[in-house]
Amino acid sequence: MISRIDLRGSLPGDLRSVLPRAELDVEAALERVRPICEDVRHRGAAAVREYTKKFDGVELESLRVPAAALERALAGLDPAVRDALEESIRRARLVHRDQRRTDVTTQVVPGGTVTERWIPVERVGLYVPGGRAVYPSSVVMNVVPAQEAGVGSLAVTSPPQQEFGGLPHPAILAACALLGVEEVYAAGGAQSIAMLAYGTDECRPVNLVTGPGNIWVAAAKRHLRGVVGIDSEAGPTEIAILADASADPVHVAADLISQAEHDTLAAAVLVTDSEELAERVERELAEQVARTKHTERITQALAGRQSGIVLVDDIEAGLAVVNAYAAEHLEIQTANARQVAERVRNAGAIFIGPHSPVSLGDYLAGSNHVLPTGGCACHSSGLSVQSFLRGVHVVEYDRAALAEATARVVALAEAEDLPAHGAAMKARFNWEIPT
Ligand code: HSO
Ligand code: ZN
Repeated sequence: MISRIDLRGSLPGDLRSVLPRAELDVEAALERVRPICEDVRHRGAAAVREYTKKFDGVELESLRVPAAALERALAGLDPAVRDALEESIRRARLVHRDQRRTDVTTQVVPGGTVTERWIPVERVGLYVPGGRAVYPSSVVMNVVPAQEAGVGSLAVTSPPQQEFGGLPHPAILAACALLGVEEVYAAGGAQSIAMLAYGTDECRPVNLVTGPGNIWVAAAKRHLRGVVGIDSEAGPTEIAILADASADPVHVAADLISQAEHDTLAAAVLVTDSEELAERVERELAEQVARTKHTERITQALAGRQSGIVLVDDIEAGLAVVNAYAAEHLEIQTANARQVAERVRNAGAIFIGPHSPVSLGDYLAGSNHVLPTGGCACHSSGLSVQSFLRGVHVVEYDRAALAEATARVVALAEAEDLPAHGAAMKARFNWEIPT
């Protein structure tokens, strides 16, 4: 069910071209999303309500979820799920609190300083998908770093569900209530991203939108980038596992399946120097997939061209492959896994050894599960406190330090044919260059 890519012998120069990867055509969706965003821009909440009726089949007078509905959802939450979410929040807070930045002042010259001041984004909008992917854990992963960064105002939006009386899924509402998020909207798709970006008479515009979504949400984010900040366009989930003969094929197969469970386009890639492990994992996949709940979805994901078992000569070559692939999640299941992991350059998150499966990271490790996909891990990081902060340089020079800098500023300004720049310096010193 899963294909093999044999890279033994020698590795091709352009490794990326032979490695499996899914492609999402966001550009095609843009054409349909653009007029929706423009309509919301001009007609506000009325337009959002109309699209909600059209796409979600729900007619709403107000898109704002009442406080009582949030409380009700929390009261109705299964106690075991509540306990797990609370622990997930506690662990995530520990990790993200440590990501907070302190302002740093650098004395550049006597009397001249530059301070980097970290200021939280004022208002953030968080999109939470509905439909098949109802992930209260993703609410935690988005809200916790925003709160720990000190974001003052946070709005959550999630598609209304007919079966829940036109409200977002109760598990989403309960997670919001647990996290102390009070401003929640029943809106989904492109129209909800436009609502957050442009604002309506119900919802003040935000400065930054985060959170995963389907292709319409990704297209809306692409269209509205610039009007608002956006985190990233989350693509289908990916897991890569670098494993040698010491790995347990049962665990390897279970972990591949765990992420294939998300989506028919999810990617599961095993990179190994052990043909025996490859064979045993193939057998395990067949057995475990037959036993699991979402057999069809997982079978499609594993059989898709985005998934595969890559055979390499040794772990050295395996490292080259996983670095080229830049997976969202990378597990290292080899001897000396920690040392091998130190040599990984490109991955959204790294999971070391037999006791750190991606599932742990998805829910309870304390790490963030909003991670770069599609190879973006070679230039981007997952969501963190940093995603919600801006570093602002604060410059303060005294007269003597400015005098000492003037000749050089004037020289550079003249070299760029911008003499007024130099003049602004000289104006402080009787229009002369102080000596
Ligand atoms: N693996 C997903 C996150 C998730 N898993 C949510 C379960 N629920 C993307 O990192
Ligand atoms: Zn997952």
